[in-house]
Amino acid sequence: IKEINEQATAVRNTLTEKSTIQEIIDDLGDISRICFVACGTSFHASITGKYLLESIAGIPTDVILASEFKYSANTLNEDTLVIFISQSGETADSLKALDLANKTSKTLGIVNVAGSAITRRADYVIQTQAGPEIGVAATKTYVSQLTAIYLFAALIADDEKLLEDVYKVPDFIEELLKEVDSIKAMSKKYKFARDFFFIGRGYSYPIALEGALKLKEITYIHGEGYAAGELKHGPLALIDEGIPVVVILPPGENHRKTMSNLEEVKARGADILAVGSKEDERLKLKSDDLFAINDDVNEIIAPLVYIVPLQLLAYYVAVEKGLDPDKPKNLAKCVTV
Ligand code: F1P
Repeated sequence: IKEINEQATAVRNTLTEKSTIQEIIDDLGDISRICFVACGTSFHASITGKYLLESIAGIPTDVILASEFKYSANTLNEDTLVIFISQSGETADSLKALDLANKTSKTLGIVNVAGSAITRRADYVIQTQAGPEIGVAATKTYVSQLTAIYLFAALIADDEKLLEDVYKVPDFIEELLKEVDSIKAMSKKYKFARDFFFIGRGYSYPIALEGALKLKEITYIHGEGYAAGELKHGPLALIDEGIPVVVILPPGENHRKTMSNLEEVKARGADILAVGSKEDERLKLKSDDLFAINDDVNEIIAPLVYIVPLQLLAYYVAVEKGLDPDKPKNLAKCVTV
């Protein structure tokens, strides 16, 4: 919980890396393709990076799991930038992939632990400034990775408006952290659930994936993150009376469609836990439980803010179940084999 509460500071401190990131961009020159490579939570930060770089900077971007990377290594060349996202900088699969990528391409590590293997082996390094993270499940390092990725994308695309919005993120996080009581109440209600679904579109899709992973990691409840538009391609069959569905609904162009997905699952009897804007009157009526966030958090910067209530939900459900959220079973802080 301490690390969840330190996230505004972690973002603020990582924003100080802006000039280093600008120097890296200037040095890189022309890049025709970007590949993100990562594992776990860092993989979810990478998906957000792909959406940003493709939609804002127009650079074709792939996201590859480090453990599956060898199949893609043949397609890399000297105009590809391969970005390794890792909290520890020591994850074995990421290191293997980095050695392969170094043979053909420029490599950049976005890493929290100074002096770690990725920082020593990559051509360029952005150091996230989350401070030491002891909890096994990544929280403040995740928002810090996202901060570095947003700075990189906004600077490469020269997008002043996005930069301005990202600088407001710490205040938005501080504001929402004052309102955790509603999440504590939700955790009491849902601690006996066996399955959860998390749905979101566009930038909210990786939020759904990461929300589900946090729940799995520390509560051992099965959580499935889905792109809301994929529901009709299968998982709708699993939505039944009383199944909790977390709907991520920030204001923006995807709002209308996600709202109709919400209605679809509600019609099947699902319990709707929504995360949306404080000014979304319709959502207040449609959801069973709502965590409301400042209306100025649009869907593009939502990944940096909307993830926080989902981390808190996982945390409080774990506590309600009598589990230790800092030491989940079968999960190491750093996977070195
Ligand atoms: C990747 C990761 C973490 C997760 C756990 C196991 O680590 O999957 O996201 O929380 O600790 O490893 P890293 O490469 O980001 O250090």
